[in-house]
Amino acid sequence: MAQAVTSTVAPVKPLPAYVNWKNPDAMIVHSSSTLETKRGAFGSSIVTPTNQLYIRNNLPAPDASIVADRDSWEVAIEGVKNPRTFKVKELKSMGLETTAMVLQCSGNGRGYFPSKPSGTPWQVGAAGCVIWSGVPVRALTEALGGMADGMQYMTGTGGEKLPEGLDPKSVIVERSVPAKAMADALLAWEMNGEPIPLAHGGPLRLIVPGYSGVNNIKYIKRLAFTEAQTDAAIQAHGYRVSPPGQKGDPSQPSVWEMGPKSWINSPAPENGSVQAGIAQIKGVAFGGVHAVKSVEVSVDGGKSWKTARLVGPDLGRYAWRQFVLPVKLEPGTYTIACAVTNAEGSRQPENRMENAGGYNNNSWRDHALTITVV
Ligand SMILES: Nc1nc2c(c(=O)[nH]1)N[C@H]1C(S)=C(S)[C@@H](COP(=O)(O)O)O[C@H]1N2
Ligand SMILES: [Mo]
Repeated sequence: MAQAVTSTVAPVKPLPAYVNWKNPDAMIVHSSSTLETKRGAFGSSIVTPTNQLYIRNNLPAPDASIVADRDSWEVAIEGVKNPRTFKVKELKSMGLETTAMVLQCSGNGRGYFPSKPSGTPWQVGAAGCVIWSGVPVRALTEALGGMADGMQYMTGTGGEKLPEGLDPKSVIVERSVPAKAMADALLAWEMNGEPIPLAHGGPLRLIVPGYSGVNNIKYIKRLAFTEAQTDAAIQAHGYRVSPPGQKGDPSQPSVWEMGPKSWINSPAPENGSVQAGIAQIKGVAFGGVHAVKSVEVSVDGGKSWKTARLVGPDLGRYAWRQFVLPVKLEPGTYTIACAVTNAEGSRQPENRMENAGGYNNNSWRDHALTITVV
């Protein structure tokens, strides 16, 4: 006999119009500017399909007219011996590189902080492994006579139209990273084999491999080598790793290089209960700015560990690796964890580093999954 069921599940938000081409079944829509990939939706083929990659916008995306004629988008290169402005079409003749890298919001995993920091409570899905093609920043800089003397940072500015009536510095998306990060940085026009969609930063995006999401400036209109970090609020006060209860300020570390991190995507409780027998425990692992050396998996909450097998091609030190460990599971409850060790020998930590903004969570304990095997 049918019974009335009162649902306590929040209604699913529809995809915002500017990303209505995303796969709705793969996404958690937090807000119109924050969408993450569901844990169970990560596949096993390394690259995250564009239609299920997360979205994070600090400002509304620019008008679609900026991708109507991609080749005519302009970017100013400053802080070099011979500064000048290029159209994307010109950049395409200046060099070419393809890099696979983990794009991850610095707040990914914030949802596991018991202190509930303000900001989107991302779980694992504010991350993906993406292939970018573009001109190496190094090649471009050399063509312009090299960096000007005394420059310490590489500063990128987003091409959004700023809301009127506000101090531009309080809203502009402008970020500085140490100048050495230019060694592997790209000005990219292509993502996963297609022109970069507007929502992901087309026509041109700064890619800083190994650095967290916010440093990868979408619709970049200016790339400058600078003596100091920008004083934009998003750099000076935002995205700082500050002690709980303390506001961010320039004396605290910025979210730059990512740490080693891994998580299991399957078997996940959201995929239903797990049948007894052999389970293929699988997930993703990346080393931060270094390659993945090994991944260990535990089914007893970290008491004992076994080395997993890395799956598929190695797309370089900034990409993630898929891993798998077949495990025989009898009926019962298991806490499944994984921990990556990178080529420098740093192992993913057991615990998160508490901080006010909920940044840089790479705790293996926070990312463990408890499953019931029947
Ligand atoms: N111009 C611009 N670049 C930006 C942002 C933005 O709001 N504007 N958001 C940053 C943040 S916080 C993240 S996590 C990533 C998100 O990239 P995605 O939306 O392509 O996944 O872009 C970064 N680059
Ligand atoms: Mo982010």
